[in-house]
Amino acid sequence: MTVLTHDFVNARETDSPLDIVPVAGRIGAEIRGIELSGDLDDITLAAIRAALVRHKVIFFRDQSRLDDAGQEAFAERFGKPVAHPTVPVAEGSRFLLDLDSREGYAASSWHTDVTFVPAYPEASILRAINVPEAGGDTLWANGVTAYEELPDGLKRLVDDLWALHTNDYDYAGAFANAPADRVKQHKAIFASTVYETEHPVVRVHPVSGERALLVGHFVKNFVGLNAADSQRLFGILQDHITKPENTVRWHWRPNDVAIWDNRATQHRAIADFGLQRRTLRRATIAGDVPIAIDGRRSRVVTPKPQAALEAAE
Ligand SMILES: O=C(O)CCC(=O)C(=O)O
Ligand SMILES: [Fe+2]
Repeated sequence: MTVLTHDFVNARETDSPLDIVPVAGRIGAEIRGIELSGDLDDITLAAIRAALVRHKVIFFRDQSRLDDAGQEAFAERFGKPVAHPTVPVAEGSRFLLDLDSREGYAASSWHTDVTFVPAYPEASILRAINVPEAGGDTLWANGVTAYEELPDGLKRLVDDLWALHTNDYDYAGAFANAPADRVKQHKAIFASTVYETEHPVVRVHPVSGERALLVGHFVKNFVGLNAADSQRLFGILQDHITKPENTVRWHWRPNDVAIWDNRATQHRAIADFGLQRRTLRRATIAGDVPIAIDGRRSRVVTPKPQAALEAAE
């Protein structure tokens, strides 16, 4: 049996200046007593960043003073915000992504944000505006504990494995609660430019050095495996990553903010809220190109890099 290397993966910290309360056993912590709309000093910001790397997703309740502009200002303080590569920004905002159930859907399959590009985001900052009284929770899974817990044979298999990620994937599977025409419209926008990128299945975290499984619904196939084998292996890995022990579930209240380390986690919405309104807005923070255990870096496949086009001329 493989044993987790941390005794208490998600234990309460004694060395942080913040009031941090773990939520689930292996991932997720609530940080209390912080106003993200206020002027955060450098020490507090560094402590928030450290808590994020450690707990993988952090939650802040009651951020009622944080409007769109405030969320954008916090994102700029936190890192380098980026707009989504294909989806237009939310009305009235500079780089926020609107997630509104009036559009008829929520992202209800497991994914890591924007992994179809090489330098995909390091973090996402999600703010709840309208949420159903019951339902509409979000789940996150810890890709580090998932890797640590893999049996040795599977670890050896994934240590050297790469996957092709694309935004041209199964949208019907990803938006379980959406009417077919909405899914089609969404795909037309989301995949208006098709991207394909090869990432290592095991990413070495640039801050913690931890190894994290990098899979999720943008994976089309594993490099060197055919579609049938890829699909089965995808299922095996996703089952390990998303088993309940590796996850945390958050029940939103309006004005909650969740920030996740997009280099070490997957997430999904739970589409159980029928026709109730659910509105969230996301700021996304730029990340760097993943590095595999052997030091190789993720590479773009589509659109073809300029150098490859010139060489082919
Ligand atoms: O709606 C949710 O709970 C999750 C949305 C999502 O996938 C995202 O904000 O990246
Ligand atoms: Fe997402």
